[in-house]
Amino acid sequence: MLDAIARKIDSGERLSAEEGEYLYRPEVDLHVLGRLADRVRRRKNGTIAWYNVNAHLNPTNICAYRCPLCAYSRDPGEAGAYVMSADEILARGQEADEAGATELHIVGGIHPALGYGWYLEIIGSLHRAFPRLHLKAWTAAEIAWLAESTGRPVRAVLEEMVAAGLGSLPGGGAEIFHPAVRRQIAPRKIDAETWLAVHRAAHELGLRSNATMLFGHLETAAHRVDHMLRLRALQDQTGGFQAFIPLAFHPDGARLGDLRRPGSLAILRTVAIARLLLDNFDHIKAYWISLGVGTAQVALGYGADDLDGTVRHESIHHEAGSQAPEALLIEDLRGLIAETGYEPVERDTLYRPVRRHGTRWEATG
Ligand code: V47
Ligand code: SF4
Repeated sequence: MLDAIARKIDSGERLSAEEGEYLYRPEVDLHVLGRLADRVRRRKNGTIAWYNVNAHLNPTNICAYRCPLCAYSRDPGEAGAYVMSADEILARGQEADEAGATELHIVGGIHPALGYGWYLEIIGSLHRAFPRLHLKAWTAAEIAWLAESTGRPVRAVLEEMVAAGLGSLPGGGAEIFHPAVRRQIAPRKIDAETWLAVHRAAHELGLRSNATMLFGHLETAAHRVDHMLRLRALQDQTGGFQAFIPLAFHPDGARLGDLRRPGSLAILRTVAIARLLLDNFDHIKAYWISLGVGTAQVALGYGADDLDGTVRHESIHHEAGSQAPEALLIEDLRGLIAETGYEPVERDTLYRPVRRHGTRWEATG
């Protein structure tokens, strides 16, 4: 079957769910799979591997959902619960802007009491103060919550956010779409259909977005393939997704039982299969905070073309036991990429190449 799959890949034919599941079988040689994925990766991105200069902002960890997969969230009043003040939020924006970041990635908990105005003002205040920073903000879960709690359509919430300065949507909250898994790892979170509807609405407004998949917990290969194919189907209709981002589950502090985090080989297999199944996605991102720096670097030869960013102030994976450093320097990212033989190219959030002189930058193309 692998030979037939290789022929399909070479002629640009789409793989089926059955073929995707077959590629997860242990007898399929990971490195052969990796070489196939690398061929597709080179077709789409040539010899370039992308990175960006960004920072994270998690304005509150108080969350009404308390998903069993999550080690980051807290109940109101619980030890460690926080809500950032408007000044702290602006200070984070200023720090990112002064460091030459092109993007601020903003996600947090579903706060039961703060309300729509608070979420909208975070975008508005940051955009007014730092208009060059691209605000990649709010997962579909947050957008759907804001729509539901205010009785507004999702589209109206997105339009108001865009008017305030929203630049694109990150890919979080997708987890595993299949309800048999979703009800165990994130029972209160929006279902697959709602997640996809929010991204569809965003794409219809001309916003770009990403898509994640959290793997390495209770799901099977069939669930992963089902997840990717649901994304592929929406991408066929809208073309609005930029990158697919496989996220390796970190069990420390999460309430999902005694699970082990996926090892490097399992991670590389998922990266490669994603590259082969998601023929209509331009980019596969190896998010080093989640995959580990070493595995993310190797993933560039197994189908991934993007390492994500310098990532300052990330909390979600670090709270769940990620041993990855707090941030990487531009030289670290460039060095990691150069060692693989690919050419490091800085991008902005929309994958335009960036010309940089220290902290001054401009997007080209
Ligand atoms: O949706 C939560 C995941 C996601 C854990 O769009 C966990 O460019 C592992 O979506 N172990 C948020 N993962 C992060 C995210 C993201 C990251 C980088 C880039 C982009 C992008 C998006 O983190 C959540 C959830 O799936 N997560 N808890 C955990 N214990
Ligand atoms: Fe809340 Fe997101 Fe954590 Fe779920 S994963 S508890 S929605 S912060």
